[in-house]
Amino acid sequence: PFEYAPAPESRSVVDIKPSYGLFVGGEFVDGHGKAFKTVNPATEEVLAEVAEADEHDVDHAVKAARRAHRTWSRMPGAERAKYLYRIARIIAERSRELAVLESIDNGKPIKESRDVDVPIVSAHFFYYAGWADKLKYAGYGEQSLGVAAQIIPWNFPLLMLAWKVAPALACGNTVVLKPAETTPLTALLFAEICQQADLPAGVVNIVTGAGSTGQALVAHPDVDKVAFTGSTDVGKQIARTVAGTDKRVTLELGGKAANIVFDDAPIDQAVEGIVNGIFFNQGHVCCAGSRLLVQESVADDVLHRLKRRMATLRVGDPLDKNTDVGAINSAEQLARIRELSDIGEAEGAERWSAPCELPSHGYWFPPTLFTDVTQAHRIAREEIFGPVLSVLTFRTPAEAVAKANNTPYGLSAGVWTDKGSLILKMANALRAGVVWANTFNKFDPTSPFGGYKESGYGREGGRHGLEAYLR
Ligand code: TXE
Repeated sequence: PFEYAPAPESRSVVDIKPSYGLFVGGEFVDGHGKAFKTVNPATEEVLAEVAEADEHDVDHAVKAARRAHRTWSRMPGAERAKYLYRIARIIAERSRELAVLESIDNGKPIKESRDVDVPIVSAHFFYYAGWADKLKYAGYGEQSLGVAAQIIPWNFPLLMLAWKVAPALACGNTVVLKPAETTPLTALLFAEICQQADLPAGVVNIVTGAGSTGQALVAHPDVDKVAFTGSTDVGKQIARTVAGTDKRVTLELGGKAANIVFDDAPIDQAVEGIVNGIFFNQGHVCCAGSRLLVQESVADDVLHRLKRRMATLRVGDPLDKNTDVGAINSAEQLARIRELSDIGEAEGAERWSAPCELPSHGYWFPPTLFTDVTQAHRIAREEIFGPVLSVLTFRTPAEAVAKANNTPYGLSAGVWTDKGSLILKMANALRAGVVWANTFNKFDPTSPFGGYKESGYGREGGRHGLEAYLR
């Protein structure tokens, strides 16, 4: 094989401080609670100590957001747009720094944070900046909801922040955002960017911490809107907490997407789509194509080519520009992936992992697939959230639809076929918020995203994403 190893992206472009406070009312402040450590998952090195916001801190942040809402919500949309454009431009200017920090704190390959995450983050701010002065013209009410509590996961720390913060601000809301406890650093760098953009104090507040911080934020009586992305269990807990209040809620939860390959599909293109569907971001993707449904007549051919392709994936240093699969985000997530994979084997499925050498430190899992999987197996039903693909077969389109929909989730699906009519039939029959045709994991600020069933409710992105933040 051709060996090419350019220097890894330099860590020196980021300035990681030994400790971080909370971002409240436009300033970094100390928290009242304890601190927690954030770790580089590729090396297990402690990166920084970060304040854990307690109820008092959350209360201060909500109060700061409430105060800021009075002026921010009354500002003409064209004025708010100027701030959003400024933020978008600074993100683009500081994209290298953001991408490197994201890869260090999260473990994702630099080519993904550099070429996918950060460009879409900046595009989101540009897109919603464009809406800020057109809400009335487009027939929307102009009344914002108030203070939005936004709780995000660790798999796309900056992108989830952008999906939530950009539309909220465009519509005149102010926010208190809680990043995930394993990936707080880029949200704190975003706080610096808000300062650099001269965003009025209190429009964006960032409270770091674990589930208890999130719980305090959701329960705060002066919060008007809760936007959550994370596990289905926590999503249900949040829905119970806000029940009986007038808080608006949107939930974007787990998934178990079917990636469906018909016998007339361009096979090599489909294999690339399967690989992208499940190994992009180590499979830490709510819409990951974690169930491959392949038509029986081409199953052997697809699997043969898929294994050959998987064997070429480079697993390792997230800062190496050639890395395809980075580190698993945390020891807990690695344990979860290992446990479900072991259960897959114990239940009778056949496991195959791409041959690759894994680094001795850090959290790693090789690209893996399971064959001989039945619909009853836990690996066919539960979200693994790792680089693990469960392969099932089907004979007819009707059987593919039945198997694809046989899940409590409904976030996304993929269809690979040469027939346009079949794509349309499948798109209508699949109970999923997104159906990709002859592609997978494509995101754009203009397209709404969100789930059916236990994948949650509400839409983010596009003009639909505005509706969640307006009265
Ligand atoms: O999620 P949590 P975890 C799935 C995936 C993964 C599993 C567990 O299957 O293996 O969930 O991951 C905050 N009130 N997804 O434990 O706990 C938490 O601090 C308010 C899919 O990391 O849901 C973090 O900021 N907030 C998912 C955020 O919720 C609470 C992405 C998500 O963490 C809280 C992540 C509480 N009671 C995991 N408890 C996707 N849809 O993309 C925790 N949090």
